[in-house]
Amino acid sequence: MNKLLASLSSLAILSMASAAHAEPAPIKVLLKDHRFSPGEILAPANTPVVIALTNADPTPEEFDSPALKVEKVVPGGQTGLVRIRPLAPGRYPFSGEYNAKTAQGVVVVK
Ligand SMILES: [Cu+2]
Repeated sequence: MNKLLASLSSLAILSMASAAHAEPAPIKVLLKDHRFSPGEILAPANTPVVIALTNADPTPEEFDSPALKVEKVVPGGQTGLVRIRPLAPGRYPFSGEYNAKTAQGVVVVK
């Protein structure tokens, strides 16, 4: 194998590896007694993020955030994936729309 071929094939391996990692590992968040834990979620800037929200309450909840431009209903006792687009650094509040008095959180992007 010549030098060019060798570098081309390592490039191919690299791009396959990054494709395999296109879906980021989910950040686990628990909803219990209509409160999110952690209530503050750290996320890297300019990177798609997936939150795996486990709703440990018996009632459905909607993860809702105009700032994050997402809405996702998770039935009681189930886990739902909330996909978040790449974001600039900042604080992005979210709430559980059905129990907004207690179900409050923020995604902190750094
Ligand atoms: Cu909503």
